[in-house]
Amino acid sequence: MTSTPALITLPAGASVNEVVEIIERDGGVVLEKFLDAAAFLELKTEIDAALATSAFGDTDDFVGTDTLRASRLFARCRRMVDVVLHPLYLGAARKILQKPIEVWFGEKRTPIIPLVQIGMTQAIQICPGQGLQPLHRDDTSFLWRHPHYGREARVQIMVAMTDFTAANGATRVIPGSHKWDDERCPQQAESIPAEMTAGSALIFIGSTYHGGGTNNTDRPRIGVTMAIDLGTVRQEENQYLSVPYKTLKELPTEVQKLLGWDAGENFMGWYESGGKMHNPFDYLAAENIPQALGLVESSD
Ligand SMILES: O=C(O)CCC(=O)C(=O)O
Ligand SMILES: [Fe+2]
Repeated sequence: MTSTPALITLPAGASVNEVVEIIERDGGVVLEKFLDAAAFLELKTEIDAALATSAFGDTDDFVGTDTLRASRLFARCRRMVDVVLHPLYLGAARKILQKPIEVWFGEKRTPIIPLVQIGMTQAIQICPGQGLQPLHRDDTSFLWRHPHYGREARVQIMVAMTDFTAANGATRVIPGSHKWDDERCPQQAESIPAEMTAGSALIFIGSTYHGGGTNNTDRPRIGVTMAIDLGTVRQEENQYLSVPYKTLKELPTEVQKLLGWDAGENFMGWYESGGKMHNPFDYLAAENIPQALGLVESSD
């Protein structure tokens, strides 16, 4: 059996460059004390309320019959803003995903920096008795192939809302597996648990093999996961349907744009109105967004 390298844990004071360097080398990294105590406690209350409305999965292959999942988290949890705008998470995601490319517009060589966007959100409560989730790559949603010209599509986070231990189902990761091609089959024996204390976070890229662990304890393991993706792929969780306009308007501008209300230099996400292509962000200030967008008939 080949030996699996360990996952590195960095202190809260680490720099974006350190985080990126380790993620690009190992496929993931644990950040200690990712959330401060106040943010953690408020997020925990919001997440517990969301999970209280969830039902166990129907199948044991991926979603888990002893696992609760709650999504639409930007509609339900104000403290998700602290997660997505965390300088080490968003900073690392931007650095990994927003690598410029150059294209020709006629004879003009033009650099383009892709947008990034929130791709999915989910609280995951692995209850006692839940067995292993199959190891997988989260960029499977996009049918991403490996290697992919060195371009990653997703930077995922798993924030521990309880301690994550080998015994209670800590996410299992295969460090280094982001460099594997698509022929190599991941083995559980190669995976290691991302053990961390509540409030810490595992950040990993979409090409890293991982999966939920077995919960052999008598208490649930709770994590909050979300993805920051390249703006050129479809959002896995439809954020336009998930976040009501009223809530959207109250979010910081950067989060609104990350939820998909933006259009990039490569024309992804525009909206036609009055015979011109517009950035959808221009419509967010409207009193009645569906009406401004022409999604409902105006009353006059
Ligand atoms: O719950 C976990 O630890 C991992 C879950 C996961 O990777 C997934 O559902 O895609
Ligand atoms: Fe996953």
